[in-house]
Amino acid sequence: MTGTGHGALITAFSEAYGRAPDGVWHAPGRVNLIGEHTDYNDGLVLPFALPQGVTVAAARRGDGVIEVRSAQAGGAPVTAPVAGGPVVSEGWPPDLAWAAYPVGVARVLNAHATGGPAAGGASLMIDSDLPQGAGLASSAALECATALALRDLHGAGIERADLARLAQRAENEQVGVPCGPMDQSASLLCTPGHALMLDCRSGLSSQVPLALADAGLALLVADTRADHALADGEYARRRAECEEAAARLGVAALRDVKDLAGALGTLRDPVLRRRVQHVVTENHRVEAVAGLLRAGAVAELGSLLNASHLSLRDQFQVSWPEADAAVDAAVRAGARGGRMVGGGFGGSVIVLTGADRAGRVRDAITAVYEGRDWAEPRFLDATPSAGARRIH
Ligand code: GAF
Repeated sequence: MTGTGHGALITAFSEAYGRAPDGVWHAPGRVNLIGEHTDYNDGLVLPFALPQGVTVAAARRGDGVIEVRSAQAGGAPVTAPVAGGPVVSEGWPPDLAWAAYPVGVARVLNAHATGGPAAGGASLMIDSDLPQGAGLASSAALECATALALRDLHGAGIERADLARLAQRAENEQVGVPCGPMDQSASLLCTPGHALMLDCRSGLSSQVPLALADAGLALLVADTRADHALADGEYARRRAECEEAAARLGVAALRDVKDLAGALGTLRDPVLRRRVQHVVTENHRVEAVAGLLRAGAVAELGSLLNASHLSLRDQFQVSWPEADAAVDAAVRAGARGGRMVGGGFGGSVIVLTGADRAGRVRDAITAVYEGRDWAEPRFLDATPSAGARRIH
C-alpha cells in the first residue's frame, strides 16, 4: 500500500473488516532543526513536520477492543482490550512491538477519558511512508495518527497539545521508552512553512517561519541507514545522567542552569560536566536559531547547526560515524552547515545548503559512503509541512 495514497488504505480496510472506515487520519514524522536532548531537560526545541508520515483508516467499535493491522507488518490482526495495564508488562513477542504503540495510545486515552466520552474500541488499518529507524519519529507519528483518530471517533474534546502529552505518556508508560515531548508535539502542532518553537516546561509553543525557498536555500535530510533504537539503553542512560547532574546542581532540570561556568566548577564527574555543557549551550542555540529565523536570516543558521553537531558528538556523545562523515562531506561540498537529528546512535542528518548546491552536496555524501563501503544514504524532501490531520 505504501505511497499509493489513502484510497488503497480504504480498500485494504474494507477488505480486512468488511465495512468502510469512519475516517482516515495522517500524522507526520519530524525533523528537529535544532534543540537535541533538551526536551526531557524542560528545555527548548525547534522541530518541523515532514511531508511523510503514518496514515490510519479507522472505525469505531463498541466492544472495548482495539484491533490494529499494519501494511508494514503484513496486515495480520492484533487485538487487545482498551482497558488494561501497561503493554510493556504483558510480555508481547518482538514481532508485535509495533502494535504496542497504537494499543498503548488507546489505553492511555481510555484511562484519561474515565467518566467522559470514552476513547473506546476501534478497528485500525495503518500505513506509513516514513522510514523506520531513521530518527524521523515514526513511532510518534504512529501514536499521533492513532490518538487523533480515537479522539475524533469517540468525541473526546482533547486539545492537540494535551493529546501530544498523552501520546508521550503512552510511549513512556505503555511502551517503556523514556522519551521527552518533542516528537509527539511536532507531529500534532506543526504547520506548513514553519518550525515549532516549543518550551517543553510550560508547553507553550509558537510558529517560526522557515522560508527556505525564498532565500534560495534547501534543507536536505540524509538517512544514514545506520539503524537506531531508542530502547537500547543509551537514550535512557543520557536522560538519567542529566537528572543526576540536575540533582547535584540543586536545580529541577538542566534548563535551570543559568551559570554554566559555575555549574562546571561545581561538578567533578567529567561525564556529567559534558552533558551539562551540551544541554545548556543547546538551549541557547535554539533561541539563537529562532531569533535568526524571525529576523528572516535563515542563511545564517549554518554555524549554529555545526556547533550543535559538534556538541552532540563531543559533549553528549550520541553521534555515530556515518553522521559525522555526512556532515563533514556536506560542509566540504559547500553546504552551510549540518547536524545529526533525533536521539542519536543512528538515523538521519539534516543539511542546510544553497538550493543550487543541493545536488553536489548529495553526491559528495554518497561518494564518501561508497568509499567506506557503507549502505547508500537515502535523501528525503525536508519541506516544512502540516501537522496531523483528518484527510478523509
Ligand atoms: C528522541 C526522543 F523521542 C525525543 O523526545 C528527544 O529526546 C530526541 O530523541 C532527542 O532530542 O527523538
